[in-house]
Amino acid sequence: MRILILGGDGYLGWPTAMNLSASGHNVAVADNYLRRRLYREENVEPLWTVPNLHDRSAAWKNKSGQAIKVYIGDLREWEFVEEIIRKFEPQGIVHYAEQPSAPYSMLNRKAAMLTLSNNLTVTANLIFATREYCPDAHIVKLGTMGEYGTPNIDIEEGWIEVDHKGRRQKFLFPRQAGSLYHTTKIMDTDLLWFYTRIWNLRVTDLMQGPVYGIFTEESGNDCSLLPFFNYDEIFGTVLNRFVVQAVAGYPLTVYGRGGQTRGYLNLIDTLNCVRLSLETPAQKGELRIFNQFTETFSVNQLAERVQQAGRAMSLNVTIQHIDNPRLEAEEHHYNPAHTGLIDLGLEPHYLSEDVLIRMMQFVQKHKEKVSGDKIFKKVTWS
Ligand code: USQ
Repeated sequence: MRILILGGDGYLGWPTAMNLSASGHNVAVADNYLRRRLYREENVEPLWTVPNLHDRSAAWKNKSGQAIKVYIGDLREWEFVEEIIRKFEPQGIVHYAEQPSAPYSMLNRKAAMLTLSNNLTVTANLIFATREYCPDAHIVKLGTMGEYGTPNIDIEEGWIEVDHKGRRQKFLFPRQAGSLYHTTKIMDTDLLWFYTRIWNLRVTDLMQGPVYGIFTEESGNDCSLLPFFNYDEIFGTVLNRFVVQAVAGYPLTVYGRGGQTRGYLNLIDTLNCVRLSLETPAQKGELRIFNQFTETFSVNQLAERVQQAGRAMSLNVTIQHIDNPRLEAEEHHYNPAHTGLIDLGLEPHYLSEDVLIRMMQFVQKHKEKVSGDKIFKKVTWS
């Protein structure tokens, strides 16, 4: 299959490109290096330097013999989107090309506007280009479990049947996000659902929880192929942050009471979920939704797991509850359904002590580069 990955430079984008390429697909990536620019602007560079896409593509060709085509440009610009879709004629399109950080979206007005305009414009350009140049292509859109928020009822997989005054209707499951970033993801879903209804698009929306991990089968420990690894407060996800904090001797930063529960998954499972979705596409006129995570943890449970793995490595890992910079429920019901991807064939890689130790041992090699002032920058919601 010809598969175009929008946002191919990111934490998920590059590993996905290699995974699909290794599975025999013809892969192209597009990116404008927005994330790299934001790292520099906010002084939150990742733990190790990552080669640019041309160099990564060359390293992959060297390793696998497979080519990954690279398009550098801004997907907010219609001419660029039109050009690459016409040239590459994708049969599958993975849409990762979004500003992905909740704290970044809450920094200030400028960051809010960037998040809104980038995320919604890219999604809209993708929709229009698909309709015009590849109407049968399957769009696989990365959504987020955070669109649902933490309601006091079980979360269904995308849709809910509602009985009301003797009548019945299926709706998108109610959404109430906790950040502007998450709100743009709700807006994306609404855009895709609207145009799926009127233009018969073929869409899978993957409602993903926070991802952790460094290595994939394709990267191994090869530094030229590893993804970005952020441990800062803005772009680092919680478990990756805790791993770095444990190694650097920094107390694990549990926000508030630490009862915040989310659905987590290993980076390897993200790749498998995306590949399985592409290889079993949604129907024309269908918005198919999967909840993409493999197991749920509270922040306290994650901190305890990391502390325990640290003990096995003779590290003295401490846990510190700090005032929660976010507005979020710190104790809540959380029971989301997540059977769709398992039914497609997903075999989860669960969080184990071995997984944590392998990450921590690798991070130890970069320990001297950890900068304490990136760990807590005090981005608040208020
Ligand atoms: N948290 C801490 N301490 C920290 C960092 C985070 O207690 O040092 C807490 C947060 O308050 C939150 C939970 O850990 O309750 C998860 O935070 P996170 O930063 O790992 O994840 P989040 O901001 O929700 O966003 C990440 C990705 C985003 C993706 C989302 C999936 O950055 O792109 O959409 O995970 S979900 O959380 O399901 O919405």
